[in-house]
Amino acid sequence: MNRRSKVLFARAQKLIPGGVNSPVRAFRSVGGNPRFIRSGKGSHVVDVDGESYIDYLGSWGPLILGHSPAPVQAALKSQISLGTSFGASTENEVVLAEMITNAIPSIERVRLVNSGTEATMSAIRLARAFTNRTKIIKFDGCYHGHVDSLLVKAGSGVATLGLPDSPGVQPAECGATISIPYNDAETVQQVLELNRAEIAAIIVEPVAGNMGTVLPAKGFLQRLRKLSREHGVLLIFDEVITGFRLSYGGAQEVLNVKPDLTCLGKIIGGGLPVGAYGGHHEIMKWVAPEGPVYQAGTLSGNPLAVAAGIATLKTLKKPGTYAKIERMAVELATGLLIAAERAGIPVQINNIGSMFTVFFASSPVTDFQKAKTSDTDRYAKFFNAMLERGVYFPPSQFETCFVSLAHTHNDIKSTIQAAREAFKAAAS
Ligand code: HOZ
Repeated sequence: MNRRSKVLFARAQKLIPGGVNSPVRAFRSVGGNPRFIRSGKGSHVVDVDGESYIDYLGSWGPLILGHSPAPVQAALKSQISLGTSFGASTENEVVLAEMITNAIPSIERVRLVNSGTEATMSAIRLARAFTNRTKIIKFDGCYHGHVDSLLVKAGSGVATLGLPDSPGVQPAECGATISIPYNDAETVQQVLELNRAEIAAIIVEPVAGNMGTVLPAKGFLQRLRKLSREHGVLLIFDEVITGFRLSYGGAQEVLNVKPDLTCLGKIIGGGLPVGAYGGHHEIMKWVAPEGPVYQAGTLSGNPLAVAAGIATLKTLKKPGTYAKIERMAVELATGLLIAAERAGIPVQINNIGSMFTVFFASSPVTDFQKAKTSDTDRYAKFFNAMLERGVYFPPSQFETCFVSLAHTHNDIKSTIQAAREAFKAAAS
């Protein structure tokens, strides 16, 4: 089993740190050999050994239309015939900027970059320049890419590997970052009062996706909005995962809170490397060349990524798209909950829109501390039992499952059937 994946992983480990180009891919917390993927179509991926899986990883979020959707394929083919990079402006960059600013009214101006990490890094730099302050507030278990100043109590791979804050980050960088429990607005208020006129920005995932899916408590984001205004602090929403995922206008539309700056990525590149940050014109005009805050990129606004992004957003804008994906996600989350109950396994399923996480925990998961009470050994057993049955969940308890437009009722039924057996396997 997995013969070719095993051979490739052994080769990769001799050449690439840990055998992977991003730590979360290494299956470190679930054990076993990572599958090397050859292809993806619709809701399925196929590995190099020919095994097919119903995929809920969705490339960690971008593939809301599923794998290799026809409109994206067509857009890419047509762009490839025209050229892949010019290092100069293109018409499609303007089109994508128009689509983003029309979809998300808090973004009046937007700058395209190459990844979510670049987006958050640039937004922090901009916030510091704009406010002439240094300190940043973030939240435990939120992950904003591998930006030095944000690698403090971070989620995603950092949580999965149980790493302390990363060596190599200057103490001055993380010393300027204050991390607070998610959903704890009281502490935010105290920290703002103790650090008057020193905090440049509060950065938050409006729905956390990198400690598993964790929803904002009622009023939490509204309090952040109010407090940040009162203290002259910029509120940054990291919508790299939730942007165009929870609705066409992102989490900020669903939850009705407008940040000063928004970071995007994943979906707006339709599966190609992309990121973006944007916000109010008065802030964005500080970005070079209009203003003094320098930020640049040879491949920024890359024609292929932009073409894939436009094709993805056009498809998402069609009526009924989000309702359809959400119905599937609810059906799946409900089926999984019943299956776990029948197997006698305590789980908490956090679900919003097409995002969900099955936490192997016995009380509601509302922050990173609670997420960490999950039985990660049990998650590992469940994950591997699902994989053996042809279902690909994220290889970590502290990540989010994504339902796509390509998932069918049959996929959902098969997933629930696999989960019935996998929960039993995890119970032993
Ligand atoms: N935000 C993604 C995980 N939650 C990033 C994937 C990666 O680190 O490779």
